[in-house]
Amino acid sequence: MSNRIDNLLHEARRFPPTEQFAADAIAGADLYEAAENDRLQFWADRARELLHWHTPFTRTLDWSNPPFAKWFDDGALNVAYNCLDRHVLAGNGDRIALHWEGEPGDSRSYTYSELTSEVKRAANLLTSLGIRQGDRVAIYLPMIPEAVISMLAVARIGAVHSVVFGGFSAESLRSRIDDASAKLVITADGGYRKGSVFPLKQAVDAALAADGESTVSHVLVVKRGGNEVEWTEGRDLWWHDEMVAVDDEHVAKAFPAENPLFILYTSGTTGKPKGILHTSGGYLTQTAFTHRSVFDLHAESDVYWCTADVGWITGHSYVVYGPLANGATQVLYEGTPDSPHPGRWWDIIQKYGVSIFYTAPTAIRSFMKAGRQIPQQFDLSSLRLLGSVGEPINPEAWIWYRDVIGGGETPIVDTWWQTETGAIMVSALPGVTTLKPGSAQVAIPGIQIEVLDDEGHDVGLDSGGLLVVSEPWPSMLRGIWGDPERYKETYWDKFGDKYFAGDGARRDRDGDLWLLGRVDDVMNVSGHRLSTAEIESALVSHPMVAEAAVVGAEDEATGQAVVAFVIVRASQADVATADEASALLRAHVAEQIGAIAKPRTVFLVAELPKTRSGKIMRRLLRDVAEGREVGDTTTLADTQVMQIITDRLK
Ligand code: 6R9
Repeated sequence: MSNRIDNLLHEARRFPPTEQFAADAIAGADLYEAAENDRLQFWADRARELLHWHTPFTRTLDWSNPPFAKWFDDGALNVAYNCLDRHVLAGNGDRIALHWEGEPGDSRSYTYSELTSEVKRAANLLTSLGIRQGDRVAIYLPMIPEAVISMLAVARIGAVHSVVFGGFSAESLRSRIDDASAKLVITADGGYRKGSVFPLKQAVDAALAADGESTVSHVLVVKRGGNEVEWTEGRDLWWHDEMVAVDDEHVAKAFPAENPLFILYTSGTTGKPKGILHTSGGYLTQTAFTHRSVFDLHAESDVYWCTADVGWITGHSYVVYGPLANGATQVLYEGTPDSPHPGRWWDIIQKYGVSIFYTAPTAIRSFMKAGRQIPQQFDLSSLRLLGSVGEPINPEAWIWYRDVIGGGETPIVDTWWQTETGAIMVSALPGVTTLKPGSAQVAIPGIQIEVLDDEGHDVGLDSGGLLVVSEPWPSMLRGIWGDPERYKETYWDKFGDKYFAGDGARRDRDGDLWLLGRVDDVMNVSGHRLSTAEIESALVSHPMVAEAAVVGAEDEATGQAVVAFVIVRASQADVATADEASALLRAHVAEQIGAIAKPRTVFLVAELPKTRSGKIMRRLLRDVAEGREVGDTTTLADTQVMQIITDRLK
């Protein structure tokens, strides 16, 4: 591997915590020590410290039947009680839980007392509709308070939610309803997106009208969009009519720590999405712990905002469960970052005095593309910590994020984790770690990460391998809904009882982790392993480039060849012709990484194909690069994009 040249590892900028930040920080270096001394004791201590247990547990981990783990399994708790009632009982009922901002500009705030009453009502409502412990409820809502209320109400009665992102089609919704045999769907007439109302109820109707009997007996409909809806008598119920008819007193019963909390579908290597199953006590322990220590949450004074939709795992763990378990005050925003104006997010930060902000690199890069003059019109001085999640953040975006959004001062935590891991696994601790732009850095206390080769040997420092979690962790997935075999095969067969994450990674000489993207995104060019992330990072480091996606295209001579798709910054668009620009960028990559990484082709494009969660769909770009008919585009956020790209390249 000596001839492997890594642009990312040449990143030399370092940002130690300021003395003040370190002194005030929630999490200190002692956590690593405690976890190293006794990992299980460390997690047991966190579970007791951060949660209320109706029945205290005595067993921390049961790993007698790997890979099926049980955490804290003789204990009992109520997840919603932990997120609501206990804060009210502790005297914090008047603290704001949610500052909700609708896209058209309407807003509503809920104190912990108010949110608790709403959830109690909703719990009574679900019970009156026949929902019992273990029953599945599908939630298909926009980013409105009722989404949070519904999730917590389901949790409160020991039932299981399956949140389906509002951007998914009727077909995807139906397959998720069927897979989990959901009894109830909670939806809205519609929600706001980019200035207009998108229908949701209509998709539910279409999903339930599809062939074959559905398991759904009722559809609860929140009025949000005000759009016309069709009504099926006996099945459909208005949320606002039903909520006033039920009591707002409800006593939270305790459920076993391993009671299922939710199923969340995520795409795998096959066409069929996997229903990732999470349970209660371990999940809530790790989401609460990481939310508090990684984001340095001071619940009395911070205003926290995570921009993720509750339809994704980030929305589950860092909009709903982590922050509310910690009694945080947070912002919830319904719409898109650029509605009705391109500075909307920064406007919201200014309005609520947001101090902790958590978003994705893809969003940061699109703001970079639009230019710093937009965020600079707003007062962002309340921000004191920034977070990143979802994909590797390239050093240039990291620096831009810190300089332009963070006023050149805020720490940035780059958090690596997955739907399957339930909570953050790799991240800096902001009061402890010296930050390195582009590196996710170190396993959080209590988590064991290894980087292995195909045979399961540790690759050591300074070379690439596969990211593996070698010990079970509290918020780990407990399985794939209805498919234990697939659970074993996908994650555990490769390395015995170590969890295979599907990501490539390497440790640098200091032992810090650099994520190299999914292993299926790693290219092999002339026998050299190259990461798409690595080359993208080199491209984006050129002032001309706003965003870049790289794929490995089949090549007779070299096995695979590097093909890059690049969006040029608006301010640079006229500086060079397309041929000049692509020659320049090829040379730039060669200069940054080495000739081996030089793209065979650089296509200048207007857009990149992204999923609704913002991940670049390299599969489609590979189709273009290899001159094939473009494959299935149904999961794209904007299905026109591929047409635009192929038209432009003709
Ligand atoms: C939380 C979330 C998981 C995949 C994961 C990896 C990529 C997430 C990352 C990151 C590099 C980070 N990923 N965070 N890669 N650095 N900080 O995104 O879950 O939607 O299941 O995606 O996302 O490839 O395997 P999910």
